[in-house]
Amino acid sequence: MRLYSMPSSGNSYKVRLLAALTGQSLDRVDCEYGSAALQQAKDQGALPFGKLPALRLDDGTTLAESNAILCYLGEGTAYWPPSRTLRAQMLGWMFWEQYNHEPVIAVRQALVSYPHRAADATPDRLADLLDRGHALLSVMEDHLATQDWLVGDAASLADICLYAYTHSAGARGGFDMNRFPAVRGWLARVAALPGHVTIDG
Ligand SMILES: N[C@@H](CCC(=O)N[C@@H](CS)C(=O)NCC(=O)O)C(=O)O
Repeated sequence: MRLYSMPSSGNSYKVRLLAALTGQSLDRVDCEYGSAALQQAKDQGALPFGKLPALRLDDGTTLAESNAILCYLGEGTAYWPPSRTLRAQMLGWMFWEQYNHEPVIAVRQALVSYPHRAADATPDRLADLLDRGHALLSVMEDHLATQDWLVGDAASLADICLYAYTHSAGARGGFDMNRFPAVRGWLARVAALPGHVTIDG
């Protein structure tokens, strides 16, 4: 399988992380923002929605959307919950990540760390994203105060998915992680999973 991946992006990192945790090897094509490789991948039609990550399967099918790719790679592994109810809860967190968490937590990180986004990083926007991000992290904090993992009693795709942008929310996004001890404990548990790799790994 060939993964078209943006090295600095959490959406691509979550796929690389799951592949590492589950021992699945991927032929990786790195397409950083603004690179010739990204333009080439777009020109070749390798990215179904024009975005990264995309996973090309051995039969030529290409999958788009990070969380859909997680489901493809994760089904049948230890990260795929054993019951229908747990799987629905896992998907609930993964939809929440894309609709609520990523547009705030990831966007603030992008605004403060990518030079090409600097013009959009106005003080008002950064302040608004900070407040909204802290509210979203509080949702995770309340949930993780009573359980080790987002769903059931084991790590699932939901944890891999939400780890991707939460682990860098403090250092890269400027969110105050001291306010979220249960989230920090959960981040440490994900980082301790056998086979874990960092975003640079
Ligand atoms: N919802 C999509 C988001 C994909 C996305 O926005 N990818 C960005 C990087 S995080 C990208 O491809 N940017 C390059 C571009 O737009 O040219 C997913 O989860 O896969």
